[in-house]
Amino acid sequence: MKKQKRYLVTAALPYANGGIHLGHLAGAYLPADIYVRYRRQCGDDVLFICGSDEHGVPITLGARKEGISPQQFVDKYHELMKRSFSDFGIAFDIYSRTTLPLHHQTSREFFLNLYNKNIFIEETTEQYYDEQEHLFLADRYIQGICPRCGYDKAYGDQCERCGSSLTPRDLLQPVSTLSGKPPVLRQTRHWHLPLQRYENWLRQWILHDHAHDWKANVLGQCKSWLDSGLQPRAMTRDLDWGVPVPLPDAEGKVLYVWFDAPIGYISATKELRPDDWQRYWQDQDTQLIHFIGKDNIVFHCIIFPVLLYAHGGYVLPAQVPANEFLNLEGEKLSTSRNWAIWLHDYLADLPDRKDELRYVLTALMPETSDSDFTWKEYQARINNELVAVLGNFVNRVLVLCKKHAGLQVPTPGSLNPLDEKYLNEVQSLPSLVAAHLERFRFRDAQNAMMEVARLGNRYLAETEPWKESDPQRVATVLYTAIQLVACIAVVAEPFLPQTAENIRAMLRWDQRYSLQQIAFPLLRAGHPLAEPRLLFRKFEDEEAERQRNKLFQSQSTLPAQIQEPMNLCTYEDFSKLELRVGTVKAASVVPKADKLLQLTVDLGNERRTIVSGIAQHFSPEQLIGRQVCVVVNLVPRTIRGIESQGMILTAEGADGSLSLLQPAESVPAGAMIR
Ligand code: B3M
Ligand code: ZN
Repeated sequence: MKKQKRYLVTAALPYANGGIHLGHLAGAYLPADIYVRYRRQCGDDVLFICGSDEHGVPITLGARKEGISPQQFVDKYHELMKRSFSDFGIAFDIYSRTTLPLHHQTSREFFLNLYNKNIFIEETTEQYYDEQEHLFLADRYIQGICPRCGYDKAYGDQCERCGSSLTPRDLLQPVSTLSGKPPVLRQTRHWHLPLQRYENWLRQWILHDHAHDWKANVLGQCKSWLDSGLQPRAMTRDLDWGVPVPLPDAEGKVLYVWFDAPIGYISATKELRPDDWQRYWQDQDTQLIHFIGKDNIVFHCIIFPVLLYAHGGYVLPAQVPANEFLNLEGEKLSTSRNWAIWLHDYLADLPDRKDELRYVLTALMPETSDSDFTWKEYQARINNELVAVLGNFVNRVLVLCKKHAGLQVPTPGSLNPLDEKYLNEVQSLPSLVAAHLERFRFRDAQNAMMEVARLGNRYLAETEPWKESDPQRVATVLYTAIQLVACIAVVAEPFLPQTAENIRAMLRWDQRYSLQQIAFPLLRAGHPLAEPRLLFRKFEDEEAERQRNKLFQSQSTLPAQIQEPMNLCTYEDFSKLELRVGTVKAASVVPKADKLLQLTVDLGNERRTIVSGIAQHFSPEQLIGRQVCVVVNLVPRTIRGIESQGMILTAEGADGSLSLLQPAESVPAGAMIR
């Protein structure tokens, strides 16, 4: 018997401050789930670990905004995410959370182990403190002028205009984004991980040992981190939410969220397997695999491995198959603008289309570069592939079997060379699927799975059993074809688990195989069958249109289930908007879009292109020369291929007609609106 292999598969612990959206799924959870299902089919020993990441500054701020405690806040989002995952059928062995005592204890012990080995550098430095909000500011919460390019909204860790990585002290005229006030410098003491001391080890381990088995995008990011020079990183923070630093005189300090979160993988394994968790973490035969999105690469490939290595005794990740990002209808996902499709919304609207979503997201998986989800694409993939290829093949075979053999597998005559040829071709596909999965190529793997159905359709087209007059030949063809249906039930399981079960139910078949074991015949003559049922339904134009409209309309509002009764806008929120008067210099209709006008607006020192949905209320001629009110600091959006760099304000009349807002007297173009 072959030795059972051991795998510990983790998927990034999502922050408990929102829901799960399609970007998360395509980035980490779906590939992890497919991989785990594949491993289980192989008969390997695999644990699939996940949970909520419940610490960190954004959680405390989110709680404050909702007027509840951080614990209440994470309780709410933990439940929401946990339910979404389980409703969708992600097959975690455990979905834990980092506020559990076991996790706190595990993190404390880990920290103390490193502390006692003198790994950390203890250092007192000056850091920005917000005197109004009474807290030290995380880098992201400080904005100021970029010293390199002069951009005035650079963050304390990075300038999003020129891409320079910064520290808060680099910013000119820093401001706290929480209070809007300039922060002050205060002394504070922290424990730093001297990453630079591990550079040689990291180079050897990543760029040499894994040069040929890690994904190019992952290696590329690691190399650029290593080449730009590793710096010590503070592993503690001044905050009252998190795992308290387990040292005397460390009051008010907690472990950095990126210190404790990956340890969450260990704590969750302990919770699941209290008696033998060490086998998974400390036995060198374990393959540790982290599924994550690209923004988490440095933490999983550099910082956490250094922590594990410095601690000693732990396995290191064998693979970190990080994905790039999934965009939505041509634009980056943004949770703050609610430019996202939330899994809990999807499941509420389309509860019986889980495999359809898995299929489309796998087909579009951002494995090597960013990709784009659109409802049109979703519709096309369902109708042209799941319905027309997979569903159609399975249904035709079962209906024909019912007609010719009365709900059982027909008894064949001898197979002819054509039958043999198809069986042979199909026979090679399961191991091709497996080979792709072994290399984390999910798109190719799913495509190879679909090839079984494509070959099946071609086989039927060539043999045309519905025209065949010799009953013996019909029986042989259907016998051959139903072997392919059974093959699909096995090969589809990692990708489309519900569909695989539905096929099995029609085949009345529960024999389990791994992809490597499939050998024909899978079903014997006379094996009983159940009534044929359709596997997939078309996704109609109206449904696609409804989902698209819903997405565009829900932009910038909270997802329905977590909406608060009334959202007060603070003065700071309001003052973030930059409103100015502009003069329309040019206007034209956007081709093939009956609601849109493209405007050129003069703002005094610059001209902006703005796409506005007002074409049904104004003709281009009516607008030229008019003064309008413009939101000028909106994130640009590409609409119908045109980048729109702002928004025109209008007021809506009772009948839905629109009226332009305009200053009562003419003012210079660019005048500020306050
Ligand atoms: N919570 C970031 C994220 O959700 C972080 C992942 C932790 S994995 C240990 O993208
Ligand atoms: Zn800059």
